[in-house]
Amino acid sequence: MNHAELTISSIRARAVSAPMKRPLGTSAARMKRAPFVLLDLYTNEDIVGHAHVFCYLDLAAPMICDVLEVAGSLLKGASLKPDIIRKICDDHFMLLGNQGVIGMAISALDVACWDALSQASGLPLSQYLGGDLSSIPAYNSNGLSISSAVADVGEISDEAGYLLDQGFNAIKIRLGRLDHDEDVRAVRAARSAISNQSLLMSDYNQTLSVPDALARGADLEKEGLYWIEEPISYEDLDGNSQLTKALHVPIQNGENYSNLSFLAMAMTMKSMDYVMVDLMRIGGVSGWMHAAVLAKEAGIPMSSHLYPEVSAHLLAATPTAHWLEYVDWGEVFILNPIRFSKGKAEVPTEPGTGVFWDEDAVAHYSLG
Ligand code: SMN
Ligand code: MG
Repeated sequence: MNHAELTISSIRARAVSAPMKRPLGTSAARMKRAPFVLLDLYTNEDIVGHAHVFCYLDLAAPMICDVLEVAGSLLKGASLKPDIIRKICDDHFMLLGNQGVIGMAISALDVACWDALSQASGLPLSQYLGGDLSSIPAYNSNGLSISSAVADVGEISDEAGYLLDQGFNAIKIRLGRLDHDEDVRAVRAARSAISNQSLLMSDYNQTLSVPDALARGADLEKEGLYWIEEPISYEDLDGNSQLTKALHVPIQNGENYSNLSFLAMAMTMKSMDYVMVDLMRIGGVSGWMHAAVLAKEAGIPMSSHLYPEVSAHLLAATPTAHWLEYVDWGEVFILNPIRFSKGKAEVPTEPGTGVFWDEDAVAHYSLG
């Protein structure tokens, strides 16, 4: 691909944290705030690339900012090209390793780089990557948390209806209570509140053992779940292969894959029916596009994890594009949040990713 000639002048990384409209309770943790790092990548040509990184814990945000500051000083004066950024960062962080917060920082630089390059070309990122879809099926992932060990059936039904009423035909429920029967009650409550045409995804966040997942998964088969996400540790490829083979309900995995060889291995071992890729774990836009080729070769439908604003562009250029996960956590700081119509995300049409910061909100929610 022939990129515009741009030169990196500096970077700015800021940590913010704002309350979530609906706190997220998973089998692993309950989150009330969404910490993000916001990256600006400046060029001598006055084009500024942007990227936002969801940090899971407040403590990770200053760490990622520190990594970005170091990378920024190394990148000053370098040509703005994804391969060049990757090489400079990989060389510098080689001995420490390039996963975890280091990998998230490198991914953010890659996203900001592609944003700047597509802005310079005058094309939305989706088209710059050769994508031709204008909308992507989306599910509303902003709720149906685990809020207590006992499922509150009324609350779950109301919430399921509310989430669909925001303009969606699909929603996701978090599972993994100690008592499986409480999970079943929760699933039935959600299912009963939505039409037969609506889809209900589910997510265990890796909490089960293989035998437990086999038993719970088999029991849930009659409850009309569209997929079961991360039932067991994502690292247990053997276990995930067993589950994928044994259960009729599709297994969704991938949000924790942070390198392409692991993703390729998981696909070779048939450790999932569906794959979902996290932009900031898989290596930014560059990593995503490699993952999309692997998914195409394996014939596996590929969905996104978080970052709907950027992922919509990438799914538009993904041959086996499946579902976009919609979370609203970044909208506090993003000027033009992504729009939805009839259950689909509209792929933004302005040049680049279309992600720009609301500076008043950034100042207000600064993590200091
Ligand atoms: C999730 C996302 C972000 C934080 C915690 C849990 C979840 C998902 O696994 O897929 O939405
Ligand atoms: Mg998940």
